[in-house]
Formats: sequence, C-alpha cells, structure tokens
Amino acid sequence: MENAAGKEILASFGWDNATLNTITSGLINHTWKLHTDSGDYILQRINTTVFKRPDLIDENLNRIASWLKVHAPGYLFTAPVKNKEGLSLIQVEGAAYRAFEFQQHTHTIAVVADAKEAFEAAKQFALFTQQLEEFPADQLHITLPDFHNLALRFNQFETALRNNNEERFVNAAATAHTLYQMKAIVSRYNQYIAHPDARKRVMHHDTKISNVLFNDAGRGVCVIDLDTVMPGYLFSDPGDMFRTYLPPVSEEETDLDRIHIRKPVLEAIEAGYLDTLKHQLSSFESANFYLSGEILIYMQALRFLTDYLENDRYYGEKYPDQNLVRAKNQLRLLELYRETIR
Ligand code: GN1
Ligand code: MG
Repeated sequence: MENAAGKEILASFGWDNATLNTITSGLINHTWKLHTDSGDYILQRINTTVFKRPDLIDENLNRIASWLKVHAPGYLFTAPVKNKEGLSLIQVEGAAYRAFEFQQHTHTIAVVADAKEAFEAAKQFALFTQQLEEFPADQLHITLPDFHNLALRFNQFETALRNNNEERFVNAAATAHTLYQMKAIVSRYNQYIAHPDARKRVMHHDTKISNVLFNDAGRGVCVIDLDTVMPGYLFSDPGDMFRTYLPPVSEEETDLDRIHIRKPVLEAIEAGYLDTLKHQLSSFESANFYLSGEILIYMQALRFLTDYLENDRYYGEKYPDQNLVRAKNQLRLLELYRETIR
C-alpha cells in the first residue's frame, strides 16, 4: 500500500494522511484498517483472481443498501463508502479496492468460544436474510458462479483425481476414498435444489464467526464481508455455521483428536437461526436444516482436497501438505457431525 497506486486510492477518498495496519484474517482479500483525519475505515483489495467481476459485487451492495434505506432504515448494512468522485469501487492497475466505515466499539472473533457467541452470530445471519425477504433476489448478480454448487465441486474433485498428480495422489488416497464413498450427499443436494419449496433467497454465503461484528457487551451488531452475498438456497448459511462453529478448533487444526461437536453450540445455531427465521421458511427448508451442515462440510473437504491435488492453486499453502491436513480435518468433522445429527 506504500506505492503510488495506494497513495492515489487514499487521495481519492481525501485520506492523504492515513495510517494503515494490515488485518491478516481471511484467505482471499487483503484488508487494512485505516486511521484518517475523517475517521477510521477498513480498506480492502479484492482478490480479482477469485472475484473476477468486482463491479458486480459493488452493484449488488449498492442495490441492497438503497433498498434497505427505504424498507429497513434501522438495519445496519455496511455498504462500501463513496470516494470524492462518488465511486465505491476504485480500480487501479488491474486491482480493485473499496472501503467501509469502521464500526467503533466492535470487534471480531476468530473461533466460537461458547454457545452465546454462536447464538449471536446465527441470529445476525438470520436477520440479514430476514430483512431482505421482500428484496427481489433475482436482481442480484452472481458474484461467484457455482460457489456452493456441490455437484460441481464433486465433479471438480473427480477431475482432479483423474488428472492424477502422482505424488500427492498417494498422500491423498485414503481421504479421497472416504470422501468418494460419501457421494450420496451430492444426490441429496441435487434433490434439495430441485425441490419447489427450496426458494432462492438473499444469502451471505460466508457465515464464519469472523464475519460478524460484536459489541463490547458481546452482542452481535451486523454481518460483514459481503462479497458473496447473492441469491442462494437456505442451506448455505447455516451449513457454513455448523462447519465453522461446532468444533472448538478451526479447519487449520492438525491434531484431529481436538475436533469434536459442541452440542450447546449446535442448539444455539438452531435457536439463533431457525427460531429467528421460522415464519419465513417453508417446512421443507426447516426440515432440511441439518442437511445443510452435511452439504457444506462435505463441500469444504472436497474443495481442500481438490486444491491439494491441484498443487494448492486456489488456497495456497503455508506449510507442506496444508490443504491435505485441512481436508482431513473437515472429513473428521463431517463424520462426527453425521453421528451427532443422526
Ligand atoms: C474462503 O477468504 P475466506 O477465508 O473468507 C472461501 C470460503 C471457504 C473458506 C475456507 C471466496 O473464505 O468459501 O469456506 O475460505 N471463500 C471463497 O477457509 O472461496
Ligand atoms: Mg471471507
């Protein structure tokens, strides 16, 4: 950010004297916290290898923000702020940047500590979809095509297996075999999306706890990280909550014995999410609430293992075999999850 492009971006907002601190969480975008003469902001460089059309994200967020202003003016939606030229997306040298107001007296949480945090986060994601119940979801662009398409993720996994990256294939074989044998989850996913009561809604699609802002009293304030806000099915959001809130350790944990399902957290997700949305959901969506966890945990295990077989081209690796470790972690979680919900 110390280069000419960085200075140009900051200047376009009138933040010439900003001080920047890098925020290191998140695998995809690059994020800084800014302290400027006109307040504190979050600045992000969008990963345009992943999000090929940042302009579509920008349009989505502005559309939702305008709609909420009219229909739910009290709802806190962290839309990108506009620079001096009125732009909320700034494209310089092939990179795309945007900024958000920093919400004072809030913080994020990396790993769910207890049921209360899970409840608060689940409730925030439920409120998000609830506020946008009447918003025409089909007016939103698809910012990441097929993002939660499990059938496609499975096909990509099969392709990666067939392409036979020999050295990695040997290491991945046992995990790949077990995952392959679980492919009935793909059929259940296909039945789900074909069902007439599986409605397309405005979904967040990245419901990890770090995408919720908490206030000093530990209450949820709002959801953030809105790049993947798009039309989707209900399974996406609770699914990724089950995946990321239930175990006391993250997908990075290498000691698989530390992974277990925290029942009180499971109940808190149900209380925070399902109870908040229950009047909006079809009985089909409610009845398949727990299937969403199977879909998302399975999908993430497939994605990590596929990436491992493809030499980490998507997620990268910080140490050898990291994506294999992540895949094993997610597989263990899936097995425990299935035992719990059975
Ligand atoms: C990515 O960038 P981050 O950490 O918010 C990924 C999610 C995965 C997650 C796994 C756009 O999210 O789908 O669940 O990593 N986002 C994208 O850690 O691929
Ligand atoms: Mg994210």
